[in-house]
Amino acid sequence: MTHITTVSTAPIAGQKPGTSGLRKKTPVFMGRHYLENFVQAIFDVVGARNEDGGGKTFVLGGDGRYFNDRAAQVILRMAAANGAARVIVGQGAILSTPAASHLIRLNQTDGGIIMSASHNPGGPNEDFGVKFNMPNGGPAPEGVTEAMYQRTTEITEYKMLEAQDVDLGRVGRHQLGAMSVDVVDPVTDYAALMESLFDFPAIRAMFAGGFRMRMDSMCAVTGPYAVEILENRLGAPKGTCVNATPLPDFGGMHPDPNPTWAKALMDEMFGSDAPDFGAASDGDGDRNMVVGRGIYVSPSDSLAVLAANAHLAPGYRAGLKGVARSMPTSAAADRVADALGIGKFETPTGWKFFGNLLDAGKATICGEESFGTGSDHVREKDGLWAVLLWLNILAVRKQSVAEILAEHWATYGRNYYSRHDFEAIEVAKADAMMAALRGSLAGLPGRGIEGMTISAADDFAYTDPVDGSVSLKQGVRILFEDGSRIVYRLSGTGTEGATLRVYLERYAAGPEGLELDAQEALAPVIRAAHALAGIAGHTGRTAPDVVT
Ligand code: VG1
Ligand code: CO
Repeated sequence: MTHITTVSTAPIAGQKPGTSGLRKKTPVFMGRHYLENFVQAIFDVVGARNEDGGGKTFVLGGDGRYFNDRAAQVILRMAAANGAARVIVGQGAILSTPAASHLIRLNQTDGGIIMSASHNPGGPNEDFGVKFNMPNGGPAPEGVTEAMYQRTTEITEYKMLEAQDVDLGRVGRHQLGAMSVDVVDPVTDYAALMESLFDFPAIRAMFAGGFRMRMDSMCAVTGPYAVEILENRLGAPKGTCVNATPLPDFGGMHPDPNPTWAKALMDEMFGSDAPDFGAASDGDGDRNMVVGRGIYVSPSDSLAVLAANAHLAPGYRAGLKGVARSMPTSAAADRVADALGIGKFETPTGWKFFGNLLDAGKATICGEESFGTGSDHVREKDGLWAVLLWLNILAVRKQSVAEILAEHWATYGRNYYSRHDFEAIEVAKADAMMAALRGSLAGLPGRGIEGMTISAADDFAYTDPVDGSVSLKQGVRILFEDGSRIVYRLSGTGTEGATLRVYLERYAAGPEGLELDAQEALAPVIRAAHALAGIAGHTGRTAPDVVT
């Protein structure tokens, strides 16, 4: 007989999910009642049983970071104690975020719990995270995460099944009390989905013809997916995938696929004997960075190129319904949407805002400046999906990445773009800066700075076109008459102090001036950004920590 224990607990303050779930330092998550408190709040809000009393089915997996395996056992025992009927778990408690989203949808489950702090480093003293995804496979919307947060502040007990660990290394059905635990291979269903969307024979022929690629999984979760899809199914030479074994501390790497943290890949792509194509993905596999030989593709440009060329892949042959981008993402994708005569949408930062647009069939492709792109095949951004769509486009167009970008800019003009991050600022100072900036907005329109004139300034608010829900204070925008733009917002995913993100954009119509260095092209916008917000005065910082 198994026994369910009800453990008394005081509510734990500060369990407020951010841009994508609850993220804290690992020791905090491992602290007494901490994980349990949040997981019970999840089950209290979404329910582990149906209205008829039957148990629900959930998906569970994570990016393999430190504590992933033990947290999975706790979550399973709590799911059983709360009355769930079945949990589908990736073998070894591993699932990339997009693969988890797919399994939730494929099996028509009631949602899933993903253990990840995404691109944040992992390890005993680094970061851990937990997020809940809805039955549509997408991150819980604000109303749901807010209810979970409320619940964490009032909880007095949680339920736990007294049982030993489930052997998550063995694929097949296991029993945990009255609940079934189905351990599945984490890659198989996802790889089949990719094969249904892309022209695998064309990509295989490209590799067979000598096309060379480097895929850097940064010792995080995409390693096994990349090896199976790129090397085993598409015939890329062995060794195409590097850092392909997920490690609990990501090998000490910071699994954030950008030019700063994926420096080894950048060096290779800009070196002599560079491969044709390079890509990297993040901790949980939902982000991607794409690099051509000697040319970096900014995520905003990547979204625009993918939107303009998606019809070259079998899964998108019928065309796109619309393109959605987060507000800080450049307007490059809008130009493609206009040219295609399809809908375009501008949402707050975070993938959860795309879900309704995808579900309602208003958008097919979505993207964020933070190295996230995806489509309606799942309800998360999907790193390998973006890599495969690029490969499909390269295989069909038979051009280099540089040629494709040059043609794209010649057609649409170029939105020079960069994001500057100022990390680990004292929270009070960052808040004071944002408050002062917000207070100054009304007086800005008409003001000239750095040879540009401000045309509008506001704090982005979003009304969901599907359910009418409103999200306020999503970032300060300053727009200039020449089409340039500055956006300021504070990160919702950090775990140490505040991170200020400054997003910079300037449009060049061409045909001249399309091949400048982005930082050079943006220099006046960068100076204006510092001056208008008083970044140095408020924070003491004169230069960013990370530039993407
Ligand atoms: C960051 C990015 C945002 C992204 C979020 C989750 O949020 O800016 O675009 O959706 O991370 O990405 P913030 O609040 O720190 O700016 V990750 O790969 O969870 O998956
Ligand atoms: Co991620």
